[in-house]
Amino acid sequence: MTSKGRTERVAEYIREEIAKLLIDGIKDPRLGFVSVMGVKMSKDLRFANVYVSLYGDEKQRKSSLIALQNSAGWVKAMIAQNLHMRYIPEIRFFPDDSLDRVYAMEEVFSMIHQHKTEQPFIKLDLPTLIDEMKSSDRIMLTTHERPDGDALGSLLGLWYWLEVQGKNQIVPLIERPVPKMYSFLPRAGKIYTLEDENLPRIDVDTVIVVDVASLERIGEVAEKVQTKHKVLVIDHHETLENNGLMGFVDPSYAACGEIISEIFINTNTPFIQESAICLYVAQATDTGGYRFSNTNARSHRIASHLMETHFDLEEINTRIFDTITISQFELMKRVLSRAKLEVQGKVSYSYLTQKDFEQIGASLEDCHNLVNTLREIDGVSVGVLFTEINSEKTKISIRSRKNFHAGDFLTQYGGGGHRCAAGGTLNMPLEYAKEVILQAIEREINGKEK
Ligand SMILES: [Mn+2]
Repeated sequence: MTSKGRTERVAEYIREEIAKLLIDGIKDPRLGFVSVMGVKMSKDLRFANVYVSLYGDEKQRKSSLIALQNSAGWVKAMIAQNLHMRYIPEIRFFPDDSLDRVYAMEEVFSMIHQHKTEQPFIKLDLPTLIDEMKSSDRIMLTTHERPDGDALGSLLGLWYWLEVQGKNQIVPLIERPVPKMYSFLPRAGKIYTLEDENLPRIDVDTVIVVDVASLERIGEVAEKVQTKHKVLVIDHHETLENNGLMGFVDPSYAACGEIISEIFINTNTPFIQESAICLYVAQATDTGGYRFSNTNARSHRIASHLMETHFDLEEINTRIFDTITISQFELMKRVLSRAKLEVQGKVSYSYLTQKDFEQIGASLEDCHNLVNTLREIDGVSVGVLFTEINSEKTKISIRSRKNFHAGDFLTQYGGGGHRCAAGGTLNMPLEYAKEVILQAIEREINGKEK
């Protein structure tokens, strides 16, 4: 067999696969009617140039082409999976009438590749997400850095679900070890960290990211994510970036764990105590024990499913709500002794310095929920905790009442989150951060009242 013959065969396989994917695969609403005319491999075999006929008026054709270009990475992953080929060329779509402009287009494509960060997020519905996960075999599961109860509970809960679907090549991986307060979660000790020497060397095909819709926030784990991987995100945060990722994101869910629970329910996968505990902790921590405004009737319906497994509710609640470490207690004393009220008593804030952490022997994870107390004061609608990370960086955590959108407010400073709970890291020294943020909050509150 000549190499030319093989190249042509690969091109033909790719053409057939893409034609199939166009019929029922690509879930991009911008994709109009298109048909694949032919596939040509580039000379160095690094690219498969796919020529498509686009129908409709110019606007429709343009939007179809953009949709195709954006789906190229996913199409490549699907082809790799369906054809079991070890090396799959980069897929590039060209309008059929532009054969002569291919070389000028090369530049355009390299630019598109560089600007992947400006590509829209592709939203999947829940059944499609479930299908996508079912069609994966070797899966890396991860979540955001400094994971909270929802992040870890969702990750572990999904792990149980995937196992019931027959997936046994799963690598749960996070940047740093599980925080002590969540080490009681079933299987928490089996989550790998980047430093782990026995991190399995599985050639994963899919990366699933829970409780965050961006690879920027999974820390150094992002270095493990390759372009050949299919990346699926499951999240409930409102801030959605144009980052070319795809997945299920719905801010009407109070916790990512609620989405994972719905995946169990929609696929008739029974909860066992272990998965129920993980998902309960996810839900209970993000809803503040079903008290925050994000809690709704569905939250309670989901909780009722989890509670059918009769896990020890009191024990779990004691661990997540009524236990603080000595370090947390020492930090709490300092936070409260420095707390101040501003803006006619509507804003309360406090701070922690690097020195506090050194003296107490505490770590950033011990700051968990310290900010909540600042919002508890009568009349306060915004509680802010500033935490000095180093002489140039300050972490900020905000808890607010309904009338102040903490997530939106922090977006302008590179942070984000929910309406009533948000955070971020500012590239500012502590003193400067306090000044800038408190003034901005005051402006925001006074602006609304005018
Ligand atoms: Mn969450």
